[in-house]
Amino acid sequence: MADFDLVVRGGTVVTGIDTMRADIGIRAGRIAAIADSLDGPAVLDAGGLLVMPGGVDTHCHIEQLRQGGTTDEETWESGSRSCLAGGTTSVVTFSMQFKGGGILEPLAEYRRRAKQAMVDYSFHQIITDPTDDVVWKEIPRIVSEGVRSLKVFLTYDPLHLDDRQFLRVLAAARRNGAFVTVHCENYAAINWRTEALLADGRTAPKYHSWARPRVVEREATHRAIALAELVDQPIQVFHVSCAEVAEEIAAAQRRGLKVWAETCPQYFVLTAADMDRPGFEGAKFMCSPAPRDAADHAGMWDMVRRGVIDVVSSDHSGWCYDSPRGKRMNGAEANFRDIPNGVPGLAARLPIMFSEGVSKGRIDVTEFVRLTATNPAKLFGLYPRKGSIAVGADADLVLWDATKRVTLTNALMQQAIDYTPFEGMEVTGWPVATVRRGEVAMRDGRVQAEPGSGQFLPRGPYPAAQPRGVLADGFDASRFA
Ligand code: DUC
Ligand code: ZN
Ligand code: ZN
Repeated sequence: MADFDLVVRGGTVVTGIDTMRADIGIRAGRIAAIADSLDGPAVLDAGGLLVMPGGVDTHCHIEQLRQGGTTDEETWESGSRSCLAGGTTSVVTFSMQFKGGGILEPLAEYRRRAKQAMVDYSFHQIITDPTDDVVWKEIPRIVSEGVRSLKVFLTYDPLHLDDRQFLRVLAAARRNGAFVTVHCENYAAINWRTEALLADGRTAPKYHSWARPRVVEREATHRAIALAELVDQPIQVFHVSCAEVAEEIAAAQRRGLKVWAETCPQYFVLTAADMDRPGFEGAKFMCSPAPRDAADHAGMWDMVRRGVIDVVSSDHSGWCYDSPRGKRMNGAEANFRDIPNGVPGLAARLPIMFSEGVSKGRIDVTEFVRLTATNPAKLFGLYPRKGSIAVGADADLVLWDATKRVTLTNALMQQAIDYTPFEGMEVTGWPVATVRRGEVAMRDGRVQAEPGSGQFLPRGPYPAAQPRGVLADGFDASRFA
């Protein structure tokens, strides 16, 4: 009986909680049945494979607008291809506010560009200039349109906010039921050390990490948590790089605060020594916070196992190595301050986390699903439509060969960025097919989705974004300022 448009048959289904042998029946892009045996006119054979929720990458920079009218080199088309190649079916990317301007115009332009997507998508709105208009008029408007998370930077020129501005954004988020994500590093401390390093002639890429040691991340994380507690606003600390920073978050969580931690594959496999490769090569590994060292990798796994860190996204922020728009935008002799930060990772995220986590016995496969799909979907209001395998959910799946050994190359990443910092890394576990809303969008590495087939994911109110209702003296300052 042609009850289903597609049956995924014979696999081991993995959710964030359970592992079971089951077939999945898909109708009209959604999961219609999960049972021990299903039939249909079209069958995708998952024999010997894991069937997991499609990856949800809630921190990646794709075709982001830059000051001056240019954009990231990773386009919606190339970025979606890379996502699907790596088993990711939904992303949350960033709409940028340029100082002196509002947020409505860049968001409209960004939404126009995203119409080329082949994965489903939503946006975080970056706030760099929290004017009265932005916090009282424009943020309510974008939240009502389903853009329900804000991003702030506590460092980077010209993006960073001071504490007073950060409080304004936290307050606006609280008033509107929006979530806040934070890049935590101390702006003044980094600038002070950078100037000293450059004055001492230490200009090579490796000094990027000397300019921003762990303590600058720890201090800003502590401060961000304290200010969020004052406003009673839930936050996620982005890209935590080491256990000493995660301990700040663990302490907040023990006190019951709604503070979550995200990290990225680079903080489990790259080190500061990678930035010390010959010539300009170290620029390939420059991201912020900076990669730490091997002992930190072990500390990060402890934080994952303790549940302190519960989301792994890519922070894909690709800058081509050999392009005047990329890492060399200020020349091949540029000092570390003038080399753009960020590493690509859309397609590498799931294979690295599966291999380092599940294949090496550090976490079980349900934990892998929680870290890469279920928890990000819950934290950003996409659950239960995304991030799970359940009747009624979107049929976003990745069919996974847990035993396949692959050497990572940039060609396998299928991205516009011309290098991967993970080149040559051996992984065990690989995506063999990606299903996006019931459509087989990638099979054996061949992406077969159409540009424009991705859908915008509007996000309504959801539990993680709700304040706790705990305010100093019971006074809600966010109603007034
Ligand atoms: N750090 C960020 O905060 N964003 C993009 C890239 C990076 O390294
Ligand atoms: Zn950041
Ligand atoms: Zn980022």
